[in-house]
Amino acid sequence: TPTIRLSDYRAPAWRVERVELEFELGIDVTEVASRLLLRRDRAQDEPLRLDGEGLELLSIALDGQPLPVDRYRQTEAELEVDGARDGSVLETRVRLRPAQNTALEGLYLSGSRDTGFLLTQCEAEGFRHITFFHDRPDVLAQYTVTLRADRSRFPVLLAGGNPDGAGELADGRHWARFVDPHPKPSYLFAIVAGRLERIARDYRTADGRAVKLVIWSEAHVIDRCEYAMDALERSMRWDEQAYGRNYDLDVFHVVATHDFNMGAMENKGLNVFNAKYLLADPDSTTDDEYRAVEAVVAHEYFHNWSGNRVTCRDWFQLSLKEGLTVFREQQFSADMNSPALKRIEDVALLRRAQFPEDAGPLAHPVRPSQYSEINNFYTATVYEKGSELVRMLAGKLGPDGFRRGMDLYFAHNDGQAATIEDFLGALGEANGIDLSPYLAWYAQAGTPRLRASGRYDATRREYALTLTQHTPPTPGQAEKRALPVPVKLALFARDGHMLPLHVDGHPRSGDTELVVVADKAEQQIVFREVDAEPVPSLLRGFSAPVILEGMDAAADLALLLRHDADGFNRWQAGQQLATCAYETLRDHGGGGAIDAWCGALAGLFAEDGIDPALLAELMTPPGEVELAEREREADPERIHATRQQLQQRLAEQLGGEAILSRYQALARETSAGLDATSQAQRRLKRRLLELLALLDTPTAQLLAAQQYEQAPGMTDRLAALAVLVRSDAPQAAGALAHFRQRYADNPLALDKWFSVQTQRTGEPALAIVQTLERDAAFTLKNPNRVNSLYGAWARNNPSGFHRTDGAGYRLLAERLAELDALNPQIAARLATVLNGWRRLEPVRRARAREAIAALAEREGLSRNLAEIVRSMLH
Ligand code: B3K
Ligand code: ZN
Repeated sequence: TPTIRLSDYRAPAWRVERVELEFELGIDVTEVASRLLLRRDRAQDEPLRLDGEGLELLSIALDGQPLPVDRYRQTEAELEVDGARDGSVLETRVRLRPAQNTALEGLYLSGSRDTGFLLTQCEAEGFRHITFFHDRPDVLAQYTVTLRADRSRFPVLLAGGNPDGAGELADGRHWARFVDPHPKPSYLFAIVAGRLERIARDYRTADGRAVKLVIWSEAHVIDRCEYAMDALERSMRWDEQAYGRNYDLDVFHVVATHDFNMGAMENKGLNVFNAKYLLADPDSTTDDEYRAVEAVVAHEYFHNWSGNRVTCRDWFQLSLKEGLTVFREQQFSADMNSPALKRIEDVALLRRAQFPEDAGPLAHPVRPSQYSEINNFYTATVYEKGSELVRMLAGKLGPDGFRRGMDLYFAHNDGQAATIEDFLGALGEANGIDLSPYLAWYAQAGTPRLRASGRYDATRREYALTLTQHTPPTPGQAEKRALPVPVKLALFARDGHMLPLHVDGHPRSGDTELVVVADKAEQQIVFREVDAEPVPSLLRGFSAPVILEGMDAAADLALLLRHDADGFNRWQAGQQLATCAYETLRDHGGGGAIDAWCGALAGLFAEDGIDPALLAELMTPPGEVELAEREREADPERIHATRQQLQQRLAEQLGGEAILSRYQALARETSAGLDATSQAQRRLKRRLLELLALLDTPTAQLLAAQQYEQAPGMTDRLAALAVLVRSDAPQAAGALAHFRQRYADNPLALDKWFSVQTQRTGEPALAIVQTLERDAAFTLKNPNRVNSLYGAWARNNPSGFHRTDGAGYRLLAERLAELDALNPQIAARLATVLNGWRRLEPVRRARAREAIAALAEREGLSRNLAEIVRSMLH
């Protein structure tokens, strides 16, 4: 399969200026007639070649004349046409088979033949499965789309853009037309057709446009769309206020589907959502999921400017829209909720998902330089690390400077396909700063390691901080250079207050917090007028996506954990301390770091006034995946056991009585509401129940069973069920049976029923997974179901998945092959759970390798899966 390279980019030789599409919709057969107005670049002499895959060509005409067979050639992926000129009109008619499309890319059926609906997914390269086109993001065209279908089977007909008429046809058929005034790339095209219910709201933009907001879903869940509608309105207002961005069509449609390859899709004027990120009600949605709905609704809406109005020149620039939009969503969510908790969650995600990616065989830069299948590059690196890069730039410019830069970026690139250089250029130009040194962050893979060490000189009253940086090699990139790493820092006195910082020549000298940019392999900062040895607090707010090493004296970290006023920094110190405690326990069975961690937390636990949600996070050590990252020969079972022991030590320190009485107080006080206080209380309640289960299992199980029965909503219900399952409680089977019955008709809740059971740790997990895959409700055809079983098991339960006998790897590899035949995108994404195989201990490593190698040798793997498994072996 060909490798696509950034360095090979060439502007298109042909463009499409206008496109008119007419769909004759049917579940089994749909016909698509297309009329393209073509433009040619006079400087290039290339024949007209259009992308098109799996299309049954019914007719073709150029400039009104049907084309004889010797004037065009159709291959597997292309259509080449002779005789086209600048201004030519190409007309084609093709046949599609939506009900047979299990890859969920292009036009497909969601749900059953009788009640389901048709929809499209085009990003990245799905449009070529619908019609012949220049299916690349730098070809922006104006779309007119007409849909025709049987009215009773397809009462609702939607496409992106503004409505432009609708009416009746003979034989119970009807039609609807949509015109999108904004030129767009083909990946933003979308249609939806079927039986759907709606909720609608009127919205007026800050610049005065009346917009109809409409959310569509299956009729019986339409009540569960209200929360998403609220979130949409909040997002629209926020983008007006924070970035001055107004919505630009008369309608904004959002559609929920249960059959979707990812979270959601920002199609112009017609967002499509995985129901998981749209439907919400207290009975079936957890607090975390509510926040995820809000975040994804915002993310897709924000794409209207960062992605749609300004799109990407080519797919290598993907982070231009994704990293930026993740960053905008993170800002929004921080404004809507607790900024500290949002930052904690995002950094935890980065460490759990992106750092391992960056340290393994699939490591790639935020702007990759090559790919074989672009869908494999919708990664934590492009999204999450990409957002961290934008955050560094925003931090460098400050809020006003960043806003100026963004205004200029939108103004310069509106209606165009842009590059990362255009972005950094506009941000820099608006502020008179050269940001090009930051381009290196986009090109270099791997997480930089920043090592810090300090030396206090009492006679000179100076504290010297030395920072060295080093990035380990990644596949294809042996040599690494030093990157500009903004290190936000503070110095604390032993009594816990922040010191004014005096640094020669620093513009903000005298403040208690400074940003120092470390851009050399080694450098030193000297703080003057320091009266006693200080405690440094580094990388505050997680000011750069690096791994901080050194500076881990337990007493210092404990001091920061107790005294830092900033919730995020406090958490960060706590995570570092917990890691030291974990390693002390692992290597020596006990030691000072453990006491320091437990002691500091016991102090906080006894205090009033700390946010319960923050407290819950502080009392959670880094996860097993993160801990495994620090080892060369990871044994997931041992990691799990040691981490459990560490938490047990914490529970002992807090004391069973104290945990119990705090739990009971929370159980009495907590309302069922979605307000921040109640959410925070539920979070702490859950953590306390988990800790109690490590100390006094029968009591915790009794409480969990009670909590399960009395739970006013899903957050408490699922938390209780998880404790019952993970502790193998006698009450677990009854609760699971009850849950199963109660949510038999709710696929999203049923997904939780599958995933919670995969969380039994150790040996029993495999047999549970094997039982679940034989369950009548299990199917490889639904991505959410697949992820709720195999994804939850392999990703979130390392001790249950990574068995010494390799049976976990073999089962997964077997299913990946089956899944690949149905849905290559989902198979490839699931395969990445094996990404870290090289850092397992030797026995598991050998077993994992065998399973991956056997998979790689199978005939007929998709380009998606082949690229992932082959890169993992290299
Ligand atoms: N842009 C889409 C992701 C498309 C993934 C294609 N494999 C969702 C988002 O990031 O908003
Ligand atoms: Zn996105």
